[in-house]
Amino acid sequence: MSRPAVLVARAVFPEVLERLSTYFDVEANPDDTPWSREELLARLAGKSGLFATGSVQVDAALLDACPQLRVVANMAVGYNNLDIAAFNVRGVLATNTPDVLTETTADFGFGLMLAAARRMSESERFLRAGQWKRWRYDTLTGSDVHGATLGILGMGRIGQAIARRGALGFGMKVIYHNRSRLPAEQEAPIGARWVDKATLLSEADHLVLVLPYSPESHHAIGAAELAAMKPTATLTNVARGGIVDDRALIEALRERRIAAAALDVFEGEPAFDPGFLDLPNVVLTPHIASATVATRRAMADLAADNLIAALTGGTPPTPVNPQVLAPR
Ligand code: 8YV
Repeated sequence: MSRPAVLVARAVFPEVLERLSTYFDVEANPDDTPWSREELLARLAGKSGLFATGSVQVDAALLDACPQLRVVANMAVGYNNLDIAAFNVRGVLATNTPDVLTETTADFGFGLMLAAARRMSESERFLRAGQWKRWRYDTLTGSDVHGATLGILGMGRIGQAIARRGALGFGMKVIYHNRSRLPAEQEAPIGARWVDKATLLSEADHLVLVLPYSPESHHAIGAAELAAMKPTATLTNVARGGIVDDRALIEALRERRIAAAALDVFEGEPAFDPGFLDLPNVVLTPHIASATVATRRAMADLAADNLIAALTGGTPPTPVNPQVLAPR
């Protein structure tokens, strides 16, 4: 019996490729230059599975052009790159990599928030530029994180992990806004309080965005929302770029309508608005919140587990749309 063919769209750990090769005929992106859509389409011909990352777009037209495709395993917890409605209609399985990156991403999100509040990147640039000549009472003074109010927009797994760090490690008061409230037994240990979005914006000293990207969350933070925040507040985004209106944020940072921001994600990344580069009060990182060796390996292993299970009659551990598995 011939083995299923799978396409691995971006570079991945050699050990993971080897493991996939024991089950499948694997075609892997040899040099990790992202494939154009045309090239991706051409290479997907005859493939039953696709190992993707968050930067590989799979929409209805692509699924129609590749009718033999049965599963797309996303090496990411977010799956806004996959048109899940189109997957459902065509009975194609999508999988993601939740849980394994939660704590690592929360570490980084919390660290970014600290970096913005305490002006860490700005301080290092100051020192490297030879500007440190003397002590002054107000040199690079930031705002406290301990004891401050932490606002979380999107209280899923990563949001809760950041809230735990704030409440239990830094004595922060936690408020959050989410479509649904957490059960009381999850709110209680961290003293988290659900509030409406307006209250979240006006009360948070440090606002962290951890919600999935969707048409509903597009530009959830724009000029009006930034205007509703405290002028001393910081904004941290470890979710997706499109959630923030970058132009509006640049204006707000320039005019000091909020104190600082920390961004790991950008609309249109890896491109980003060069206006950020002129601002001292923004910390910028290249979408690395999940980037520890152990976590990236766990993500790759989980994506491989999903692909293998889906194409060998097993039960994929983390399906996004398990309903398509039922009739098979
Ligand atoms: C990934 C992420 O590094 O998991 C996610 O949703 O944003 C990151 O952990 C990125 O999406 C590449 O797949």
